[in-house]
Amino acid sequence: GTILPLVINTWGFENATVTAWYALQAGASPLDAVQKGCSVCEEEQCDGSVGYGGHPDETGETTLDALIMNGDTMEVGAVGDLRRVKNAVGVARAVMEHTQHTFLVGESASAFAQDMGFKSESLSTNDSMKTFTQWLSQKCQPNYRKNVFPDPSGTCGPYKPRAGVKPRQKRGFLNLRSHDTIGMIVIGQSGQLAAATSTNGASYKVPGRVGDSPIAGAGAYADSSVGGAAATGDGDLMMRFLPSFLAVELMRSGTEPTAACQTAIYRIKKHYPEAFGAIICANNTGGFGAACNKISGFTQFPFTVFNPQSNKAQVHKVDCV
Ligand code: SD4
Repeated sequence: GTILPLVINTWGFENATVTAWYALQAGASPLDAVQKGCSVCEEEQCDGSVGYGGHPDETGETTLDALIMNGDTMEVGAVGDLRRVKNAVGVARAVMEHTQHTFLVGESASAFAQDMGFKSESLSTNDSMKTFTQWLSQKCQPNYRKNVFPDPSGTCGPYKPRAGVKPRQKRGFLNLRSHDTIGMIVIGQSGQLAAATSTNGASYKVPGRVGDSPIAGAGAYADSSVGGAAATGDGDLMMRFLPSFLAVELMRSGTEPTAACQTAIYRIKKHYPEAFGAIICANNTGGFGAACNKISGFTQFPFTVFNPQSNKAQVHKVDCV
């Protein structure tokens, strides 16, 4: 049977779920509801992984990635490496509504946001600066650059790639397990779908780095004739597999949401068994599921669901494969 409407999102971000649900109840479209839900996480700085003041890059700046997709029209708006604007999913929505483009990045995305009336303000906080200073004060800070180590002077850093240096082992290994992107799927009473994501990406990333979250088919995907999916995890690896697109295509050919999610994870796992990744899936009749890659220290993935059956925001936990 059909159990709609449905709000489902990554992690235990219940306030986001509840906000999207009550927006729907008040008559908002799934698109407006999904935007409202993700905006709550940007304001609440969910797990420090969404919105301002989290996960500074190599230079100490927090930058944002976000996506919104209308599964009825297949319209998409996205921003990557957005600077000095807190409401990244709002800017993504503005890209969708006010341009014929899909994806704006960097300083130019910020200039567009300002044209659209979004406030320009620092995304740094005392917390993010403290995190950054602590990282800087470590000797040989783990970072995302290859081929810069070992430093013959023994000082490590600053983080410049060295032309001509043959690939050798990375000095430090960064893992993203503390990064909890919000990805949300909202399905209205008659099966209209919308999906969105918002994140501040990866700590100590190289400036200019854009993750999977704002890429349609990677961070999220929605097609009202089938269903939707949204991913979280190590975006540098995940984006190579378009897991959200894959899961939706599997559901299109009749696969149940849980199995579709698992196949998307297995595809990544085959090449990167140690990759941190998880995905949520829902079909347009309200069936839903999730999957994650089992790695040491991460064996269960929480996600939150609100539908007429639960009648509240309910946190589920799925065992990783
Ligand atoms: C990224 N996918 O920028 C995001 C991070 C994340 O759970 O989702 N972590 O790579």
